[in-house]
Amino acid sequence: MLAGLLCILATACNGFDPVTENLMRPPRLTPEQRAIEDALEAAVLGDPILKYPQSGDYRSAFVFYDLDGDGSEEALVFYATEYSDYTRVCLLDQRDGEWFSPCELSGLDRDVEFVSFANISGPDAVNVVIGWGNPEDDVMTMGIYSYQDGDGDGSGELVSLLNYAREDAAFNSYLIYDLDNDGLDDVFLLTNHQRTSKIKGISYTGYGIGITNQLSLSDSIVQFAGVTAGRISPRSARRGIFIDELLSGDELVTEVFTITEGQLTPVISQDMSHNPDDLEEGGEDLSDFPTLYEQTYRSNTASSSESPAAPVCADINNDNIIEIPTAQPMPGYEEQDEIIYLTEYHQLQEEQLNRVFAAAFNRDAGYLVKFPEEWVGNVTVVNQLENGEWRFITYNPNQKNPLEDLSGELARVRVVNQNSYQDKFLESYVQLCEPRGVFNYYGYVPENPVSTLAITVDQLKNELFSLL
Ligand SMILES: [Ca+2]
Ligand SMILES: [Ca+2]
Ligand SMILES: [Ca+2]
Repeated sequence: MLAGLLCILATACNGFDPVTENLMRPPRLTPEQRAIEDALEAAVLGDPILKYPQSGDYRSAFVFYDLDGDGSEEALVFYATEYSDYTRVCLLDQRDGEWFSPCELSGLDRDVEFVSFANISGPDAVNVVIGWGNPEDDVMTMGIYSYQDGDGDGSGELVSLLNYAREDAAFNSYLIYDLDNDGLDDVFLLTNHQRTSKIKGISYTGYGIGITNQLSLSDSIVQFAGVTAGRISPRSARRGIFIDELLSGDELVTEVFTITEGQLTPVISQDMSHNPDDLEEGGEDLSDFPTLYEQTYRSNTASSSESPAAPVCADINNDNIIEIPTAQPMPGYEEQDEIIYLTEYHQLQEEQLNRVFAAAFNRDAGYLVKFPEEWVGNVTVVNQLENGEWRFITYNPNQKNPLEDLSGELARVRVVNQNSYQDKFLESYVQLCEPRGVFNYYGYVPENPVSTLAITVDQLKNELFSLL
C-alpha cells in the first residue's frame, strides 16, 4: 500500500519516468566496470543497447548475483542489438580475475520487466526469474533459469527450466512465495486475458520444476489489483495466496488459495458453494446468504481512475496474518455522489470473516484514522471543502441534514502544505507526526466533549492516526 502510494506521489505531478534507456548510463567509474563492459562487447555481435528492468528490486541493466554459490558474484546484462528483436541476456563470470562471458541467450520478448532470484528448482538451487514483456501488451512471459557452471572452465550455461509453449508461461501478474512451506519457493502466474482467468502454480516436482496445477479465477477480471501471501488465520499455520481482482463495474473481489497435498485448493473462490455445514437438516435454507466470496465484494475506493485500485489485502495490523478488506459508505453517504468509505479488514476464522480493523482512509492526503469499535456505525466523516480537513462527527440520523450537524464533533485532521497560503499556525491543533516533505499533519479534539464516543488528543495522535 505504501509503495503504491509513493509511486503515485512520485509520478502524479509529471509524467517523467527516470528509468529509461536514454537517461541511464552504466556506471563507468571503476576499472572493473570497464572490464565488465569490455567482456560484454566482446561477447555481443554489434553494439549492445542496454535494457533496464521496469519493475522489481533490480533496475539496472547490470545485475550482480552469486548464481553458482562460489562466493563471487556473476553479472547478468540485458541488452538488445540492431540484429535482435528481443532483449537478450548475457552472463558474465570471472576466471583468474578476468571477466568473460560463458553464455548469452535470447529473452522471450522485446523488454525485460523484472528480474528476481529464488530457490525453486531444488534444495540449494539459485534460480533467476525473469519477466519478459513489451509496451504494447499487458501479457508478459515468465522465464526461470539456473546457472550450471562448467567447473569454472568457461563452459557454464544459463539453462531455461520452463520449457513450455509460450502461452503456458504467459502471465499478467505473479507471485513468488513458498506457499506449501516446504522450504522451496513456488511461483504463481495469474492471467486474465482471452476472457478466461487462471492461477497456475509452478513448483519443484522431485526432479525439476513444472506446472503443478491450475484453477479458474473470477469471470470478467479487468486487472489484478493486488496479490500477496501469508498466514490465513490465527488458529492455523496454513498459508494462502490472496488475489484482489478488479472486475468490470469497478468492483473488487478477493480469491484465496492454499496448497493441500501438492494441489492448489480454493479457500475463497468464485466457484465455492455454501458450506454444507450451513445446510443442516431442518436448518434454515442459507442459499440466499452470501458466500465468503460474495462477502468480499467491495467498491473500488481509489480516489481517481489513475490510482491503483483499493482496498486490497494486507497484513494491516502486523500480526503476520493477511486481512481481507471490504468498504462501505460512511453513515449518511449511502446516497451521496462523493462517497467517503469506512474500510474494514477481516480475518478468516471458522468460515467467517471477522473484522479486526476499521478505518477512514484519506488516500489523497496520505493518512488513515483508525475507528475504535464503538465508532463503527455511529461516527461519520465530513470533508471541509475549503481546506480538505476531515471532521469526525457523531452521526445523528434524526437530524434533517446529519452531515451538516457538527455539534457532535469528535476530532479533526488537517494536512497543510508549507508552501501554500493556508493557515500555518492552527491554534489548539497538535502536530500528529513528523512532517512528510512539505506536508504537516495536524489534529484537533474539542475540549470537554460530552459524548461517550469522545477520544483524547493523545489517542488520536498515538493510537488512531497513521500515515499511509
Ligand atoms: Ca558465483
Ligand atoms: Ca514450496
Ligand atoms: Ca494481520
